[in-house]
Amino acid sequence: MHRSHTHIASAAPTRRASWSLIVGMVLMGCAPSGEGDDTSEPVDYTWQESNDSGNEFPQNPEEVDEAWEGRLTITGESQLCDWDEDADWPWTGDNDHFAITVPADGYLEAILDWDTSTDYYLMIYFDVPEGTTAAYDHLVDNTAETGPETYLFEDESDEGDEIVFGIACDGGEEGEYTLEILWED
Ligand SMILES: [Ca+2]
Ligand SMILES: [Ca+2]
Ligand SMILES: [Ca+2]
Repeated sequence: MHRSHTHIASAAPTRRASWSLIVGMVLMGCAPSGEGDDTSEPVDYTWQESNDSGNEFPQNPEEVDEAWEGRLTITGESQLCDWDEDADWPWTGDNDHFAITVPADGYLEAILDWDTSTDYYLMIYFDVPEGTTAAYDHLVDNTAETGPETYLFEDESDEGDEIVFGIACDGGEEGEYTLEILWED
């Protein structure tokens, strides 16, 4: 865990008890926020899309390599999404893929949501196919312009499993979306 003490380095406690109190407060400040004394309380984490042009395929996802448990929120942006109705091509738009690691044995729910008039869909890969195919394990596409697209995993996921989520669109304006991954045991 990353801890920074620099902001108290110049403090000059006059008594040892004060110093212990300050250090204790700093350590508490770095701990996950939440109620109760349960040391295994959820660790929420937010991941911002950082490699838009490099995450187009499930074979090259952004690796969300941060510790989380409870709720992982991925925020990303999509480009103008459009089909030429008279042809299968050209299509303009954005594909985003993110690889997450299951924090512990438990059940996942994925919620893709957005505020724009964009028809998104969500793809889930337990095993990423080789080559350039995009054969997903699940396609979540139950709504059009209004979100969210949600998917509740039927089977328990195992700690350490890597799951790739793909976000794509059938049409609509550019904008921001959030993909929340909820975990519970
Ligand atoms: Ca992208
Ligand atoms: Ca993007
Ligand atoms: Ca949709």
